[in-house]
Amino acid sequence: MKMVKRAFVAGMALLLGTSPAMAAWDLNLRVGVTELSREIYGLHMLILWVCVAIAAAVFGVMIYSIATFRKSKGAVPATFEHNTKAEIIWTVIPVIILVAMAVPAAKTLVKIDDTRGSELTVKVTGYQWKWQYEYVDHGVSFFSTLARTHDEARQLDSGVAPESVENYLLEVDHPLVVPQGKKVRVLITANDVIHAWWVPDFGMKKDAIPGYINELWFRADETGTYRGQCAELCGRDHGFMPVVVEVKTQAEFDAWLEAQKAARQAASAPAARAAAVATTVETVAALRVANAE
Ligand SMILES: [Cu+2]
Repeated sequence: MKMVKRAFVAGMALLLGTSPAMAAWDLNLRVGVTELSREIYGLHMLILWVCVAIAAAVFGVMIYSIATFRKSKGAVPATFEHNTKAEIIWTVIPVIILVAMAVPAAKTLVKIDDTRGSELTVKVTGYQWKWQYEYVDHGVSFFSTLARTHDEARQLDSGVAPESVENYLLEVDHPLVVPQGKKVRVLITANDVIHAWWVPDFGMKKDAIPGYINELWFRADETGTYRGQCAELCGRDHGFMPVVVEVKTQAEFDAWLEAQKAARQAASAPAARAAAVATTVETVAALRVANAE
């Protein structure tokens, strides 16, 4: 009996993830750092416990019935074939439970789809095998690819051991940067095949489909680095196009955005000058031709 009790306690600890080892395994859904992710986690736990209660009740009655009314104890089977009262009860109770679960779930779903009042819009485009981020109102865009050391570590005989690389395969060269506490609307599409943009800590995942724009939103409450992955099998290097989002304070974000704009301007200045020179040369040549005629 003692052993059964001990096994039960161990089982419950396992289920609830209370032991440090289990907690480190990150078995449960993450609470995350956004209002939506917390709501989704709350729903997940609520439905889990509803399911646990239903399972306990159903299996309890079943095990009790099997044990108590067994043939060896002299149980005699009932002879009735139909019972309207029982049919009504076992139809109405599940309907009530389903409706009770659907109400909070529908509320959260509506909230997830409500992208109104966003303060920053970022367009995300999936490519085989990288992401492009465009800050549509600021003229800033860049590609985000797997960090070089991680790319080397994944190759055989590269001399870089995967265990030596922190956040293996979850690091990029240019992360998406967003401000803390602001509603960020993300427009998601793809340029070749279907990908999916997923950041567990934001509780958000949406398919990136060529020729189609999906959207999601998040408002990160805490600064930090949040990591995710492409969540749609998209080809050979599907496992090598991580998502990294850096949440900075508004001031840090503004400074970062200004630096990006300045870098873009500096990069495009020689090209713009060259284009202007080319246009002038063409115009002069055209005038010469006209004069000669
Ligand atoms: Cu992908």
